[in-house]
Amino acid sequence: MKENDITNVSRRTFIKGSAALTALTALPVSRGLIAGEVSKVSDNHSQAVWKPAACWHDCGGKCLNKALVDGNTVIRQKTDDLNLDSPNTPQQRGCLRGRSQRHQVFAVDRLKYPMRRKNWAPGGGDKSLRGRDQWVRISWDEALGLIAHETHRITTKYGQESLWVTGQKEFCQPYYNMFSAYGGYVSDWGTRSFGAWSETSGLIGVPWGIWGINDRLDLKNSELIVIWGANPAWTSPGSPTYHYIQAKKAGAKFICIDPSYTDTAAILDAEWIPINPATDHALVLALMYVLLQEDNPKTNPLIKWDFLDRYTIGFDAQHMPEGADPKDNFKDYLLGTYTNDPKTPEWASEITGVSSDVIRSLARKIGTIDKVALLCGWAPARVNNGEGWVHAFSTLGFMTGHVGSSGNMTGTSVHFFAANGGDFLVNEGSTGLKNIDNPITTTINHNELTRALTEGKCRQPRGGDKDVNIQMIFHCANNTMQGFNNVNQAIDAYRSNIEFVVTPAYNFTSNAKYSDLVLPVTTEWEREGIVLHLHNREVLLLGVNITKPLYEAQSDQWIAKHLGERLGVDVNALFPISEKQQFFNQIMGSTVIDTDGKSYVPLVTITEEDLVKHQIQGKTQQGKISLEQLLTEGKYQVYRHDGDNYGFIAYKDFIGDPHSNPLKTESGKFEIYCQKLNERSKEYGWSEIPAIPKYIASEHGYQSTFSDWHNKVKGQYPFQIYTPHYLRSSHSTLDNVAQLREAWPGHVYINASDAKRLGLKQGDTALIYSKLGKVLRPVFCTETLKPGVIALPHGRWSDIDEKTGIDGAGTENMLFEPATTGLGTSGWNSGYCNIEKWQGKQLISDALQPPRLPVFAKE
Ligand SMILES: Nc1nc2c(c(=O)[nH]1)N[C@H]1C(S)=C(S)[C@@H](COP(=O)(O)OP(=O)(O)OC[C@H]3O[C@@H](n4cnc5c(=O)[nH]c(N)nc54)[C@H](O)[C@@H]3O)O[C@H]1N2
Ligand SMILES: Nc1nc2c(c(=O)[nH]1)N[C@H]1C(S)=C(S)[C@@H](COP(=O)(O)OP(=O)(O)OC[C@H]3O[C@@H](n4cnc5c(=O)[nH]c(N)nc54)[C@H](O)[C@@H]3O)O[C@H]1N2
Ligand code: SF4
Ligand SMILES: [Mo]
Repeated sequence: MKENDITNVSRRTFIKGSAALTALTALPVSRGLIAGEVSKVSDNHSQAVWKPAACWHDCGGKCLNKALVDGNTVIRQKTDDLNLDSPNTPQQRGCLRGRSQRHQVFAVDRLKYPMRRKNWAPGGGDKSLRGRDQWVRISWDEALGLIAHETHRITTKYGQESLWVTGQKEFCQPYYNMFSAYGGYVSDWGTRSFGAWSETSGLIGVPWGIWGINDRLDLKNSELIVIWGANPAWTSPGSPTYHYIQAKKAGAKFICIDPSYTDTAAILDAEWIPINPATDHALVLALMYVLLQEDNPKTNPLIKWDFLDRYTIGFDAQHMPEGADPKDNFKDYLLGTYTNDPKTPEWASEITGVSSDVIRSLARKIGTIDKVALLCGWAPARVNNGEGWVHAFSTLGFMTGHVGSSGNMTGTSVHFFAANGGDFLVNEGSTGLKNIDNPITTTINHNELTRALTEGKCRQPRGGDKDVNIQMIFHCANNTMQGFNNVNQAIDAYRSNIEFVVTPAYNFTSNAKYSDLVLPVTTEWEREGIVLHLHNREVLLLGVNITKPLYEAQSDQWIAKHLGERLGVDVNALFPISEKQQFFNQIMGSTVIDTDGKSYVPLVTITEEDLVKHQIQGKTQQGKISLEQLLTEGKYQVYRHDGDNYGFIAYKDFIGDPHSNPLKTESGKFEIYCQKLNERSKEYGWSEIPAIPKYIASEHGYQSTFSDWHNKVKGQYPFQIYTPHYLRSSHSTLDNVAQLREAWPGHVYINASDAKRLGLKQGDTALIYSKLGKVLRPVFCTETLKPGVIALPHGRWSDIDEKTGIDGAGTENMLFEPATTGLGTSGWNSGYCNIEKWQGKQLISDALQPPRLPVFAKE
């Protein structure tokens, strides 16, 4: 789109034409494109050039995006066609969201200039109008002056701990550094992505970040691949599903354990084991019970006793750590030796909804097949009381020895490293900026955000409850107002308690909407360039500047610097080099694995001419690729083939010699009995986690849908609800893009039998409600979701009717009741609700909704 057209386009014209294409390209695994094909398409823009254009979201993948740029106009986009597509060197294909990126950058709803809420005044003004007030355009000078003044006034009056800077992203770093230098800020923390894997894993011996899986070429050696609560076809676009297809071609069989029959299961022709959300812990305990029951080392060896003996502690009474009661061992817990409560398939069947026959058959397959990959997503661990699941799932791997050898692996396979574990073969360099430590350690757990604002209390890691008095919130690159909180509770808190809320944003996100002062920021396309973080291990990607900043938008670093200046911070010490130099520092410092598979060498060749041409500081160096090539192509990819030096087998050194290469646990081994896990939970003080993975029903989970569990009488909220990540958005990012809305209408998924019983037909508007909120969504009736379960995808922009309190956008966090259990785990997939046909006005398609724009007060 031409810059000047930006404000003159109606929503309808905006989406016309590209929607059909988007729908067709929704599935990420069609691999028909050959190298160079897209570049050959002729066009009228003879001056136009293809440039690598960042796709920088926390979206589950990292792909090469290109924009055809003529001046400041982007004519179209394409994805990776640099090399021929092959399993050894797959193209880094973008998904529909990446290819719609230009509709976010050049959107009608881009924020154009700084603005202040009309009825805000120092102290908060009329706080009750947050989220429904009008706006007043102000200058950058006024905006920065106001923020500096209020930061100073509020922190002087209430103390430095009255400032909360939200978010955990690298995009927030400039603000973190600036506010740290100013005296610090209260931060927040949580387990938003990994759920209970966040902390449980390290304590039991599964290293954070690799989580136990081998590299993609080794997957072809697995005979059975169990994908447990993961759907890479939706959540890890790019190549992971393609890697699984290679394993399938090599002969692997697939099983998917999931409340829904996913696109991943369909593509891989997997056996589907439908399960109630947040009950996986029970299933895995029963699998291990069957293995114990049926194992006979001579005639039917199902358990790898030698593995347990050599590499683990706590499995049986003979392998307990010193000081622990031998009766507390895991084997006797499973068998119910001292409790008379064995974890039988029949016991698990009642909880999980998986029949005992299926449980037995699955256990036998996992126990008898030689090479098995047990791969899970994070979703089954993003549940209240999820720690036991992580511990038990890992124990299944230890017990069957599917760990640490070719074709055998047990761990998480999700996000950018799905289906491809191992150290990075290519790494970006540092920007050259130093990070400043935050002098304030007070931090709010995500489950306690609204508690902190309303009760003024939040529990500190290992420190008990602490009083806090938050009076100023500075939102960074996140959408806390709908992504972390229960939305209604958060709005109530914002409308009663806080003096000043600031958000830098591209568009009028929920964080911006409920703020007092909003600053327009540039997208990555308007900045100097970015070397992309969180790419897959074989690929380095970058994006260059695509257009000059739109309207009055400024970068986060510019904002932090100019705000810092007004706060008296030494900003030249914080940001001593330009953003351009930072980008080139990242490139010049990038390294790639050498052919020996051990050492790293510079990636990019830098010549004197390069330094002069780009007017940057640096040293000349010899690398694998020229600077110009990387800047124009945007990608460096390591060529892989079977038997190369870049393979990865998780825990190889430990398995080879556990004494010389102990794990980082108390015992140096995998801990099936983990004293530290128990101690850590007591330090947090939310709920106690046993040292062995004993079953604890998930709070707000399946059992909560019954008013009388024993007689199986359903309660007021009879459905379980969980929140899959889907292809319309990356969390709430890109959810405003009409093309994506048209391709993915934003349904709530319900089983066809439940829908029929409730009189709901395909596309009907349904009311979904819990104790805490109500939302509307069009229904999608399907046989591919377990009865009794509702799947409400994560990330739509909340749109609450001020009169009824109902959210027509169907934001999932309207419904979730924060519960803090164990190690502060986020319970996004343990929820319960009800659903019924909506008798009011039917929803119109999200794609036809007008864009959300701030309403300006008349002069
Ligand atoms: N398209 C898209 N992709 C994304 C993201 C996005 O917003 N959109 N976000 C990215 C980020 S930051 C993250 S953290 C990852 C999250 O990645 P995941 O945690 O893997 O993603 P989910 O979609 O929540 O869940 C994956 C699968 O688990 C199933 N599931 C849900 N609850 C349970 C359960 O209790 N038990 C079992 N067995 N299965 C369950 C769901 O049906 C779904 O098929 O996704 C990344 N990828
Ligand atoms: N119920 C439920 N809740 C969930 C989940 C779930 O599965 N269910 N998933 C959880 C997970 S896994 C995650 S990771 C979180 C994600 O939650 P968030 O981190 O809040 O993710 P987004 O909603 O994408 O919000 C990112 C915001 O940052 C903005 N942004 C992006 N880049 C920049 C930048 O450079 N500068 C500035 N200033 N802004 C920028 C985007 O426009 C967007 O508004 O949500 C969690 N919440
Ligand atoms: S997976 Fe992520 S990086 Fe890749 S195109 Fe989609 S949104 Fe962009
Ligand atoms: Mo995440």
